[in-house]
Amino acid sequence: MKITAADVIVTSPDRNFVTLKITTDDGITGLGDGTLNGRELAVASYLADHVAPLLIGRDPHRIEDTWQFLYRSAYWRRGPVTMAAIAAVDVALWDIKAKAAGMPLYQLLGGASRNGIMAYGHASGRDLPELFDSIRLHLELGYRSIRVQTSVPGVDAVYGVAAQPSIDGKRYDYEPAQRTPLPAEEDWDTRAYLRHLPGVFEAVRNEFGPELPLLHDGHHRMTPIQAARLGKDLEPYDLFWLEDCTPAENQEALRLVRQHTTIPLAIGEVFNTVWDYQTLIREQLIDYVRSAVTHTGGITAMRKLLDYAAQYQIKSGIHGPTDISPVGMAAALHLDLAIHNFGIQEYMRHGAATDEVFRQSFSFTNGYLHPGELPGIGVELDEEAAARFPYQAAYLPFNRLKDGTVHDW
Ligand code: GCO
Ligand code: MG
Repeated sequence: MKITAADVIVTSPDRNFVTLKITTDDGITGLGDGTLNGRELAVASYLADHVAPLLIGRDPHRIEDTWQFLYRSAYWRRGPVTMAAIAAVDVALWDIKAKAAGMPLYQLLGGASRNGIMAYGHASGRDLPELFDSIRLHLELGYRSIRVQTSVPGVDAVYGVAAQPSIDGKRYDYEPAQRTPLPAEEDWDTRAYLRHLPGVFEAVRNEFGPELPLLHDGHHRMTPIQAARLGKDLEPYDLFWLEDCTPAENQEALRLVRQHTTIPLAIGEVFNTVWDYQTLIREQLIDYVRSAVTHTGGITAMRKLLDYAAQYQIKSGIHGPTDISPVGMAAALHLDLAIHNFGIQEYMRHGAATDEVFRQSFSFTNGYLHPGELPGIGVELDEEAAARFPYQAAYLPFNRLKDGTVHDW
């Protein structure tokens, strides 16, 4: 078998997505997701201008060889653009291999290790009544684990809180990218946040009881000592995890947090290789690996990363917001089903237009996702529908403190 074409499709049904479609001489095609929120065209160019020409004529079955070739022959290693591009190729090749084998991808990864994949959804509210409504709505939608984000008194706009009713006319989806010519400015006050959040979790526990798994995303905004304090303050409310408590480029920072709190820690949605986790995993400074298949070199690299984590009883918590396309989500689900050290999967539902462009075989029933039984990853791209939604510039917001200093968002 030989690769005859590698086409990059950029489409913006509800938001921008970058998809790679690899075609082979016997007619099998494979899809990979290379979406990098707010920097989509950089990956599209990396793929179309620098990777696609190298793929023509190669044997699509040689996945490990192609991965190593793309990683090493570029000379310039790592980084979100490079690793998203490699991920797109890698997932498309796994899709082709599994279609050629006539099996869903999870079978090639060792078969199912569980019946279904526990997913968590995003509840948010500007105040407690709104937050409680949002949690109830998620429970009605079938979610059995819930991430809780709220506004902070005195802060106008906060990451993770839905600003307006979503596509279904109800308040449950948070979409960070905004179709604006410039990044929107939000504000931040860490002391106000640290004072406010424990009371919110106390109220949620009182209302919904002790069993419901609750998660929270700190979105890189705290210093290590602030994160340590928040972890301690949240311990009575038994969180499933506290995510991205510090900007974890400095892996040693997590040692300090760990010394002060037993709250489970999840990190890594902005990471893109195993090297970003080396200290974190070896010293057992985290409990969950948050990387996306889409941003971390695909199935090949994620499998190695999660197998490494498994040696230390660290589990998966694969990144799955709406800026991971249905292709990237499906790839994650096959991996989730196959690995032993699965923890939880993030799942935000895509909008109707996205579902029209990407036909999916995965299901969400009673809080559990399943990738389905179609050969490959189980997603098909409707290229005519995709063409009806051209790229639209969109940016993530950013934060400033009250005095105007730029802060982590
Ligand atoms: C999450 C993330 C997202 C990111 C988004 C940026 O936990 O799902 O923090 O909400 O902000 O992926 O593009
Ligand atoms: Mg996050």
